[in-house]
Amino acid sequence: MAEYRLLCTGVSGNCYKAALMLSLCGCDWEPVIVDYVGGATRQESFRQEVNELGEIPVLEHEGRRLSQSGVILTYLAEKTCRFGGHDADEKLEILRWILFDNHKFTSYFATLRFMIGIQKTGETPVTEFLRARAQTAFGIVENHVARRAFLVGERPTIADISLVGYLYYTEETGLDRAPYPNITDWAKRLAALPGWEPPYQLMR
Ligand SMILES: N[C@@H](CCC(=O)N[C@@H](CS)C(=O)NCC(=O)O)C(=O)O
Repeated sequence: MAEYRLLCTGVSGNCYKAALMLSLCGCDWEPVIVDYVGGATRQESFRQEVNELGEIPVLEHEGRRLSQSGVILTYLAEKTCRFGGHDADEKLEILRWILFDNHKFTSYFATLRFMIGIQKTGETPVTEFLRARAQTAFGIVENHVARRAFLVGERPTIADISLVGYLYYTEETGLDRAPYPNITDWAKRLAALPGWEPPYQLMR
């Protein structure tokens, strides 16, 4: 059995954040695919036995079971001494971006993409609301990476790995990315790192 087991699904960028980190760090890990689209995370048994939050990713390591991609990324950065903050200020700055990601960058964009690209709902007032919120968050990141190669400091960190989680999917997302060329260039810089692989390659 691999050292790290990641309960995940290929379609989830939140899971991809953890999978990408494991791959970039060269960890001994294996994906354990959960039927998220089929409703496995909503089963009472999943909540009781795996994660009371009813979510993946879940990382199993040395008897621990961790959820929330930000927690998993922080844990892996500490375990591997890779992609973490070098001092207290950097660690806080990384945490700031991960919280922003979970609240505003990933959340609206991922939900929009889920409705448009996976559920195929078509346009609704909800998708319009989500798109407007996603555009605001993308605009903030676009400005930030116009001035620097990575989100925090001069090197890639788990902040980048968190925010980039949904940007390599090729299905329809409902958001025109053309107005965000700096985000595209930043995502390419991360994709050039040794160990980078696209989501469905890492989680299958
Ligand atoms: N903030 C969480 C979000 C996790 C999350 O939303 N996971 C989705 C898959 S992308 C999930 O498992 N949803 C379960 C459900 O809606 O039933 C993280 O970053 O890990």
